[in-house]
Amino acid sequence: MRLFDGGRVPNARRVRVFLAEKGINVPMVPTDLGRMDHKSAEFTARNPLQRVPVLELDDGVHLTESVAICRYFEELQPEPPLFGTGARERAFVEMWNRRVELELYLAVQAAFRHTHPAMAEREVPQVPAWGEANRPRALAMMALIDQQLADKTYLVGENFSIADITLLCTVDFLKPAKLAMPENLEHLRRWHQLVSSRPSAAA
Ligand SMILES: N[C@@H](CCC(=O)N[C@@H](CS)C(=O)NCC(=O)O)C(=O)O
Repeated sequence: MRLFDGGRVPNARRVRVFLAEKGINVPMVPTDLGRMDHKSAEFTARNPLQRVPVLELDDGVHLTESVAICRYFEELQPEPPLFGTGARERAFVEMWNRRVELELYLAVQAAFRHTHPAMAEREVPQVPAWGEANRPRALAMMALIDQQLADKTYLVGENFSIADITLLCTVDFLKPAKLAMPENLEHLRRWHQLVSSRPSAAA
């Protein structure tokens, strides 16, 4: 098994943080997106969408989508549980992971990909107005998440989960997207300090 990793990009980091939380070591194959490694014919055969991360299984089959990769490792090694425990908690982890991904991460990603000059070659067509339109959406979603965190340690209560990993990787992606966490979001700020202090955050 080996993982085609993309360095600092959020989805590759999501899987690395998840593996670090589980204490699982997987051989990594660095994929340099700046050098367009993911556009090569060899890489495209692994993932026609030309995206990282990609997990190559021992039989040579390729699994893509960061959450699918994380779920695979959750099944292989259930402890510590990162997709929740029991019907109720699992459902809320799924809900918040999807909310963060669909309502916040994608807005931040659009702001980055559609306005950053370095992305002009990779995001075709680059539509700066779409990037700008997503900035207020990202800010509104951060405010909603701040409220969710008002009486909770983590997004779904007292247990750290993949939803927190998705949020951590998204919040750390604000800077390259030229967005910032508003000063008044005290619960989100407290949460960010807490999860950033976990050893896995360095992954
Ligand atoms: N839904 C996919 C998204 C994967 C994705 O968008 N990966 C980005 C890096 S975060 C990528 O490979 N981008 C290639 C490019 O920008 O050309 C997942 O969760 O794995």
